[in-house]
Amino acid sequence: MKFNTKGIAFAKQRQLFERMLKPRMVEEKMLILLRQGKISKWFSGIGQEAISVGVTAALNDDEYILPMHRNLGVFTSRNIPLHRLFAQWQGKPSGFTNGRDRSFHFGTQAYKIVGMISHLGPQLGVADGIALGSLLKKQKKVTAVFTGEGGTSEGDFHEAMNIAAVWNLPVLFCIENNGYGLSTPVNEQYRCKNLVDKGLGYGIEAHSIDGNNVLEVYSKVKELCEQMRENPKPVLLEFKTFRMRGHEEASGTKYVPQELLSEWSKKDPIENYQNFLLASKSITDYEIKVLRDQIASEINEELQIANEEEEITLDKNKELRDVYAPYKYEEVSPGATVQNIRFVDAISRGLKQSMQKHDDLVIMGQDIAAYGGVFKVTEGFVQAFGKERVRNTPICESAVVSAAMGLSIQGIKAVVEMQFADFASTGFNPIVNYLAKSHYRWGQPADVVIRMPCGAGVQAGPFHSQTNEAWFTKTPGLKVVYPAFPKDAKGLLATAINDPNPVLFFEHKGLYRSVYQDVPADYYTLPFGKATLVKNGTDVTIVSYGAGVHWALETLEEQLHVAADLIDLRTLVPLDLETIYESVEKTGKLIILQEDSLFGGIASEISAAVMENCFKYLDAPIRRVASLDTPIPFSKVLEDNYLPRDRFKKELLALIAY
Ligand SMILES: Cc1ncc(C[n+]2csc(CCOP(=O)(O)OP(=O)(O)O)c2C)c(N)n1
Repeated sequence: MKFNTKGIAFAKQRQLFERMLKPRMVEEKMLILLRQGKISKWFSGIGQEAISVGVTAALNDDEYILPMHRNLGVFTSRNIPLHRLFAQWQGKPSGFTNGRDRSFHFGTQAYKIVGMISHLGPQLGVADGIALGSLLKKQKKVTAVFTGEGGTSEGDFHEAMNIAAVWNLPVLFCIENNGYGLSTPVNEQYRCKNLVDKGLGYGIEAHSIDGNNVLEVYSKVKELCEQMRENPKPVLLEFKTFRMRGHEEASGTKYVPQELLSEWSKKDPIENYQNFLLASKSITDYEIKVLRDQIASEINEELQIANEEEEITLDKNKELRDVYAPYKYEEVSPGATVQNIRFVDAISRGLKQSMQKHDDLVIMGQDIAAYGGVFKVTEGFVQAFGKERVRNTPICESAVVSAAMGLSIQGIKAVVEMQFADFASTGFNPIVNYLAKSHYRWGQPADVVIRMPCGAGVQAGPFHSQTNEAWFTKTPGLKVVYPAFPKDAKGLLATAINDPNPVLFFEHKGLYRSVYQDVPADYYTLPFGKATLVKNGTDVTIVSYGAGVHWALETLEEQLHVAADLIDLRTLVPLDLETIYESVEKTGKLIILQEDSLFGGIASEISAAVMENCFKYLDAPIRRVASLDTPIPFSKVLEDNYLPRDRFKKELLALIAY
């Protein structure tokens, strides 16, 4: 191994050695604790320290790094006190997640580190968002993100690289190619010769680096970062290295040929560098011994602090409270001037006013810029707010949602338009795993609104008609809004954008151009978790939302002589159960109308809650009316049969007659 010290000060050469030694010694200690049964799981980065340490040293301390499970050297190089890392691994209070997540699954704004979630991939798109945030704030900063070579097979890798390329984002994509992804060798993971070759396909500058040579890592990354800060661009780096231990300690290395282990053990990044420093008289044996003793005592002392720390005490209220970032709703009352406009106009005007109110709010989506979006909600926005804030994205939902998370980490609000709510399926992972769990895990709000044009009745078939709110209502950490009227849509969208939590905002396409209402012209907000009583009656309670509210209204207009309380939920999470309970107490009968297929929908949830809490007031079994449990068919006759629109009247009359 050749070490080239050109341009690297003597002190830096020494520091890089110290910085590699520390994570190595921490790991050696962890392996002992693991054998003693004192920690549960360990992913070893032994043999890969030069990458974490070299990259971190090349970045400035105020630049974000998104490390993975073998990057202890990133955490130690940023000088996180060891006792806090130990506490994190033991699930103790002075860790970073209040005992809610384990190992390296945490972020810390104080150290500008955004740790992984278990799912491989989304961190790459998050890095895009962070880098975009830096650009928008006119900061000359690089963002570095890590992945293993196995993780490069995830779609997120390709999406994130592509976005970074198209948007010229200063992201350093660091692939640690350590030969194996769990037990899978590289020849079963990808077919190209070197992963660095993939850069070409995305139009990204790419370099292969000896990942066991800390000087090479440091000097190359430093040089690149200097260029990237001045001239923003993504760079792909493939660090060649090897995983010297099992995927995690319990899984062993039986499947790794012994020759490979022997070959790579000769390339140990610390031993070789130490020999070089000794040979070049940059360090002495005695100094190494002193250094080792210092680190060993630091580890022992810090471990003692963590060991002595009390366990987490359970605070049941806090557990529930911390799922969401605190938000105090601010009421902005509607002014007197109204305009009779369509549902789609209300959304568009509401979004525009929020863009004016929050001057850093960014909106992203496919074809939303000059084209104005497929439903024309953002028509004219580019002229008003510019391309920086109204961003056409490549066709990649996952990395765009992740990028919105990255903007949030930078304190920037984002609205993502799904072209159709159905396509949220390809952005599902970051929504339910990253955005939804971020605040609970490490206190980082995901200040993102995802607009979801949804719904059937327009003969759009199985993939352009779904109303998929139930995919999200069951995931703690998300809020779900589903207005039925233009006035509500506008006010609730304003609140969704003000609220720092992730909000899925459903907009029924069938209502876009068919429903008109007098809507206040100026900016105003409406509260979440407050249903409205659209009609007042004593015979029965009808609960619905979205298009269902209109179907119920049409049914009631048919001179059925039914006096119903018609409740429009407006938001599904939070859900206003109180209004439903009050009404059921009055009417004694409840029917819930939901456009989505019946099984596992919000109607079932409401039905169960009313049974549990209002049983004594019920004079009849609760009825749920919903679409069939089939995909949504295309032809009119089939779609009409699928939807609950016609069945609703029959069920309502049966309930009244009960
Ligand atoms: C989306 C997803 N699929 C599967 C896994 C399970 N898993 C965790 S680590 C891992 C191997 C990762 O290999 P690589 O990216 O090369 O990183 P390395 O562990 O070698 O550092 C797998 C399959 C996961 N965490 N996330």
